[in-house]
Amino acid sequence: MVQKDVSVQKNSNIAYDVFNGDADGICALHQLRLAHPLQATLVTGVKRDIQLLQNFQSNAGDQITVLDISLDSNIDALKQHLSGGAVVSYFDHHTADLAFVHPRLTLHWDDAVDACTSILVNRHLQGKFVIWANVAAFGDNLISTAYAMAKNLGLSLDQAQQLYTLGSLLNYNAYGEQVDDLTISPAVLYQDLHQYQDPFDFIAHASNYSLLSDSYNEDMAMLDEIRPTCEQKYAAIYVLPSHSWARRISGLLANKLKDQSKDKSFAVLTQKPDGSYVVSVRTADPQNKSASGFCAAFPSGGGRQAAAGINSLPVEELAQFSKMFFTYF
Ligand SMILES: [Mn+2]
Repeated sequence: MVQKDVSVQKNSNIAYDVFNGDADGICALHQLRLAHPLQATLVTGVKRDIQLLQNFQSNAGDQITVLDISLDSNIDALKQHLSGGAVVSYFDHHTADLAFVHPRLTLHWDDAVDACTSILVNRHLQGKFVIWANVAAFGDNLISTAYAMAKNLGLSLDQAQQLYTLGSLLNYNAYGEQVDDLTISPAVLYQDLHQYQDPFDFIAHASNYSLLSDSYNEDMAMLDEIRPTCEQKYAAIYVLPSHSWARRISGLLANKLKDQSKDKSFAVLTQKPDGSYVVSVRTADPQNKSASGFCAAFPSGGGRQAAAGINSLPVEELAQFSKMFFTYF
């Protein structure tokens, strides 16, 4: 009787695979599950959604695998899972200043500039599915590292570039405010990708690959069409429409503007599903007119000198925001 209860208890244990929805998170889990197949509940989200461990509750004996989300951002939930008796295996390359030792926590961590989570998983698996770490390295923008990996694998330049495109498309798919903004939800994309041991097969045969590629090209065409809403000599404001594509490209737009005009500061406002704006600010003069200095005037503002943002700007404050922005910059 007791025996039976124990086995029932055992069978009821759940496995959770918790991963960032970008290229690195997906390719990390893909490698791990090719090596160690396991039916697990998938917990993931858009790229910026990194506090994933708080999204579910676990029980004693549950097995949680965590990939590519910072330990520091998940510290409270991590401790809660561990104290509840879950067993946690954690792979990551983001900040882990709050890391601690625990008998049920295995931490694979390295924040070297040429490391990403998929590379850490590859190390753990001793190179078994290294080509997927290569895809992730391209996706995580470790370009020279990725080309060196491709060379080591004996890939041609054309093959390396195909992996580069795949990594970029997987990564781009994770940009948005919510999963509904994405072309393919990361959990679905992972499940599809997981059918393929060879990335070149995925590129050649998966309809989701064409879907990612078409969607990316459409978004880039939209990006080229965007014009400032208000513009002065040294500053410009871009208010994007409330569309999923706008929420996907806003980060790219900010980077593009920064590269294009070195002497102009700007703000990109993207309307969130709740109606308020998320604001990205880049300054042309970080020393004297810091972006963080400007954003600090708003309750949900913060960031660094060169690049800062406001998490939630109510629509009715837009006029006031514009006035302050052009005065400051
Ligand atoms: Mn990563």
